[in-house]
Amino acid sequence: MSALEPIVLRAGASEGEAYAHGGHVTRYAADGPPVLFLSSATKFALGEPIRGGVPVIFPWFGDDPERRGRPAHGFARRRAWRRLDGGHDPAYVAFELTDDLQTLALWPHRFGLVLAARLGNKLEVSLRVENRGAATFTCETALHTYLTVGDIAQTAVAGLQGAHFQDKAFGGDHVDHRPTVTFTGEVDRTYTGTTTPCRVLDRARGRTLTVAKDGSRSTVVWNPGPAKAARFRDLGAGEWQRLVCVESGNIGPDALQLAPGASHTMRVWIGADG
Ligand code: TA6
Repeated sequence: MSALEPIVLRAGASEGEAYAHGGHVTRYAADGPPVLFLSSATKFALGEPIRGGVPVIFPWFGDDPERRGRPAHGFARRRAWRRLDGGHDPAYVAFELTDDLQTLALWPHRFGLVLAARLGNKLEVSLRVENRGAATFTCETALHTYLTVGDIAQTAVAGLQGAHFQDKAFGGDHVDHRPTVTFTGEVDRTYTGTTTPCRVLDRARGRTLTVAKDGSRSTVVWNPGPAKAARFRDLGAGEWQRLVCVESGNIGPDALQLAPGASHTMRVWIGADG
């Protein structure tokens, strides 16, 4: 089976889709409009990330920390993963990625990743990272979840009040004193030291999306706004107005440090209420 062949998931009225490419869950709907956003212009090509769904970010978040020209957000989302489950459960899929000569050239550590997704009344996605080498390593991980909203201008994200964040759009480190994050242009905030669930208030559609998590101390809230969106060739025209990313990870001061043989699992539960 090609890594670029879709794997359909079903559980009652819920539907989903995933690809071995990137270990990537691309679609999820729970008896209503899609919960996950997927760009109409996304690439589906080995070596290229899929724009939307739940990209797997590993072993670094954002630009190459060593500025060596390595891919932004690491290499995991660009590689073909191996399907682990036997396809016997229509509600469940699991993929594995392990080190090889290409990854070792980019990042000199032996590792094992397992991405698992289970459909139910919510979408559960887990990411397990294992250190398979002989030395301790530090890595950043994230499930870069893209959510669909009716209109970003009528959307607010709740759950981060009082948390510290680094503002990548406008600079500086801040404490968020507001009850919600709202969007009047580009928003790119990395919150750290936070384990709380987030609620996305989609007022245009009259529904609330939820992102709960375990094993994650960082949350990123992102919408590119019109100017930055225009630079993304794999994002359909105007689609920036119908997406918000609420990403769960372990970034910066929350990065994972794993001794040889140690592993860490992060889980997120994504759902729609109403
Ligand atoms: O999660 C926010 C972010 O780091 C933004 O700064 C923006 O770069 C976004 O991810 C998308 O990154 P990508 O590499 O998928 O285009």
